[in-house]
Amino acid sequence: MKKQWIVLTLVVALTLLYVGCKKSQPQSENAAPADSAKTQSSDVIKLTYANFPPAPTFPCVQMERWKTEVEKRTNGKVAVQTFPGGSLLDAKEMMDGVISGQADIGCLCMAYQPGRFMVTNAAALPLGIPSAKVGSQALWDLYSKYQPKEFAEVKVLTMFTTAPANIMSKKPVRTLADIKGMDLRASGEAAQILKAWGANQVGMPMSSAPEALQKGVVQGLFSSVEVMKDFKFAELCKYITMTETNIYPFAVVMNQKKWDALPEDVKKVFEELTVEQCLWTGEYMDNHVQESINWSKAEQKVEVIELSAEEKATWNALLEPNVDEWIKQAKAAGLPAEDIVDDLKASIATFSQN
Ligand code: DTR
Repeated sequence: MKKQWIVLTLVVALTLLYVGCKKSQPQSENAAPADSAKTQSSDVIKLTYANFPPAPTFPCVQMERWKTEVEKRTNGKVAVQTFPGGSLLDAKEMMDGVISGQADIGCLCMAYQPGRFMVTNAAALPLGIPSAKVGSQALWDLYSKYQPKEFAEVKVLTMFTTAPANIMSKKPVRTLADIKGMDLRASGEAAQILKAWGANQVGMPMSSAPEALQKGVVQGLFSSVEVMKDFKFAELCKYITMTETNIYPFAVVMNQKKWDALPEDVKKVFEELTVEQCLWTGEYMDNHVQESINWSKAEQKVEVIELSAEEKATWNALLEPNVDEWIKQAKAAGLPAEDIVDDLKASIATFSQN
């Protein structure tokens, strides 16, 4: 009888011990074979990635490409959930939203907060950047060299630019007289350029442009022309005036704490992608601009207006004070303004040769 009690007590004690151990284990270490799929999914590092424009536009196309590459190169260790169209953070909330952790990663257009991103917005000056690929590389070099303090609270995952901006309008713009007083949408340095040409610039993020065009608040916009196809602006704007003036700089930033918490092998994958993503996006943008122009001409009967060399020289001359004005403001903000502009010019010359 005594022996039976001892055996029973032992069985009960062992059962309790087993149940207790199982409960106290963290979920990810719950390694019962039947649970293995669940185990793996709870090990996955999940990251949210916010973007402001709609899914078919280039900032979101590059976001999806980055997600695919990260998930592939980390063998599924990282899963990225993307939020296009301002569904997690809007254009102007992007930087602060990532700093505060509302999103782990965010894509922002620096022209929407010109005073905040003074150094990198120098890339938006009319310095003759000929393509998104050249612009993206010059921007990355600028960021790497000056490490602006406005990015001190985040990890920068990549930067890139648009292709040069052109005028897309409902009425033809062939001379400076045509643009005078015309309500055109732009942001940041591009808005200053429109002002110099005598247009009435209306500032707003790209995500607000479709409604403004529809409602007639603006008669056109000044931006890279892939938007003629991606936003179907060609249905309303039947003219493109090729000025090829300046680019818009973008950054992809990550919450610093989230970055710090990543394992080293994942950090390595993200670092590898920094310059690669910058180049990929530049190339994608340049090709897509060409596709958009072809589509606009063929499908939407858009006229592409080329300015004569003489006319172009007059337009360009009006922009010379813009660089001086930026230098003045940047100096007042304590920045080595002339060095920044000289460095940019040198990078543009170097990358334009490749
Ligand atoms: N050109 C800037 C940025 C820009 C160019 N294409 C897109 C597409 C989607 C969002 C932003 C942009 C602008 O005009 O806002």
